[in-house]
Amino acid sequence: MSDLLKNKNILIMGVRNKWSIAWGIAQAAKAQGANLIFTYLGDREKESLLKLTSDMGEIDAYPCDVGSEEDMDSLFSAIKSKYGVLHGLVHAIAFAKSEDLQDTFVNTSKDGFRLAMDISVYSFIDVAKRAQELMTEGGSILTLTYRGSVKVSPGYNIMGVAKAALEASVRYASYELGNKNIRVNAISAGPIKTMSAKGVKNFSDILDVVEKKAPLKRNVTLEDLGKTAVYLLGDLSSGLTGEIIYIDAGYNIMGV
Ligand code: 1JT
Repeated sequence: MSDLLKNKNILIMGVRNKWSIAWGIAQAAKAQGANLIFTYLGDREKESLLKLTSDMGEIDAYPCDVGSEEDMDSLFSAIKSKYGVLHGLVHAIAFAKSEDLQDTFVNTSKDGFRLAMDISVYSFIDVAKRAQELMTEGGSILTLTYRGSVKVSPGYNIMGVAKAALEASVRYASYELGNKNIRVNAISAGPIKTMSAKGVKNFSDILDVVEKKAPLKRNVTLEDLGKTAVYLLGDLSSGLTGEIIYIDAGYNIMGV
């Protein structure tokens, strides 16, 4: 263990189970001495989170459905009264209806569009607004995206559109929060087997292609993402904001 995030209060949203990218980030941040605050979505996730963190000593967890104004209000007022100051925020939340990730893109329903944008994009804007009020010593806000935002990944569909909006939101938020020394960045992760990816047919084919074509000849791991998150959350990245960093074993640089 080292101390890159010592005495930093970091809110981690989006741990669902041990495969979650948010969990990979949490472990790496903890190993650098961070004080972690978690949110969970439902009772099943709460149990899973408590199990995962059972050997972490003191951890703090709050229920939060990002679509609920009430949950968000009580989460941030709890953090304010318990910690006073927030230094980091990890937003690792996205959602789309499974039919919208299977059907053709042009068949995306208005409902499905709204839901995906609401949970995957607006939630980021909303938490950034709330977190910055507590980031009185400066801070770092981090979200997760995927290359389907800028290139067509057949089937990624509405999530690609949502991630494009999320990446633009990172740039606008970083512009506005810069004068408070709050930096805002995103990690664009290579494909990784999480619960979200489970519903994607032929996901293992995608993993095979990356392993074959990526410069590093492998897929990325939660450890790869965790290490980059430590860099982004901490002072090592003090001059970096508004950026989308690809952690994908180099896959995105390749042409045919
Ligand atoms: C969501 C899902 C967001 C899956 C996601 C995601 N970001 C990356 N993935 C994995 C993925 C999914 C597809 C894909 C490539 C990678 C599912 C639930 C909603 C949020 O297609 C090529 C479809």
